Amino acid sequence: MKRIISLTVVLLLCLCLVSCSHETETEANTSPVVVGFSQLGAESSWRIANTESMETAAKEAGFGLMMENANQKQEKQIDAIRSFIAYQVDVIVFSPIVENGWDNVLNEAKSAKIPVIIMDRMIKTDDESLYTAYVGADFYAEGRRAGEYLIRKADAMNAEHLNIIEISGTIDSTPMRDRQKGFMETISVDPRFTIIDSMSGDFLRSKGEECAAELLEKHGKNSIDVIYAHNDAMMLGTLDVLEREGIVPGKDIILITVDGEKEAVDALKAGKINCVVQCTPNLGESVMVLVQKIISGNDVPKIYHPEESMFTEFDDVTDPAVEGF
Ligand code: GZL
Repeated sequence: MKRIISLTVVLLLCLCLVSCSHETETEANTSPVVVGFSQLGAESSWRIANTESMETAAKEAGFGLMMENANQKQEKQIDAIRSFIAYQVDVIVFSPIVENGWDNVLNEAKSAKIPVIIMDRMIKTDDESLYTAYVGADFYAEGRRAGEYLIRKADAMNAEHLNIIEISGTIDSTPMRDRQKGFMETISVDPRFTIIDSMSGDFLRSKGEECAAELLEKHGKNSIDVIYAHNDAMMLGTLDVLEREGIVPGKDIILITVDGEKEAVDALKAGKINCVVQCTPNLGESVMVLVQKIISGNDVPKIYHPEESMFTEFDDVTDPAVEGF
């Protein structure tokens, strides 16, 4: 009789242990995924839209989002990544303000076995194992599109020669480097074009305005035929200067910009800007799909570029598809 009782007790204990471990396992499977996100700042409408895209996508995916805004400081991004490691988030996502200086902190994430997705801008590294995937634009292609528009415009104007001013983005950032490279390599084979000056406006509207004022003062409005700005914020600052100086934007000076925010596309529709190269800020959904695949143990592509195009004065700007974000 005693033997039956002890056997029953053992069986009950085993059942209890299995159900407890099962609850622990179940709890583990139902605790929300947490994404640590280091955003570089809030310097432009593009950046604000990008942040909104990440917040919306995380919410729709049912993921927790720990977001830190670095206010344009790389050291704050590095601190944020370290805090995500300490918190043991499931995945780290960040938009690196500049390309260099990330290996140490990404090696810490690798040691902690936390996957890293790089979003928007890219890093320079010899060790590609430091990140699982990159989601962001092909900035070189964006630069090429800007150059291809200018060649078409020069043909349409029968222009003999055009002087170009460049207002570039944040020095040593991927969009600045590749938008410059793509544009230069496209127009440099054509003797009609000379880039007479370039200044960095750091992707900021206020600095773009300062650059435009300084370059107009330095070269005189009759020496400038084209202004190529690496983002809409700086181009909108430039518009303010041109109009203050009595220069007719889009006519007296050809204006080429990148991003595609609503205010810039509206200026294109008004004939004040000649070309708006698109750079979508809406990367959140693509990032969260990758997060889900990574935590599920699936392979993911190393590089993902969203589809992008451009709007120019040669388009039917009344087409509803010609719209800014
Ligand atoms: C491009 C992004 C750039 C935008 C700017 O993907 O990194 O940063 O073009 C923003 O508007 O400041």
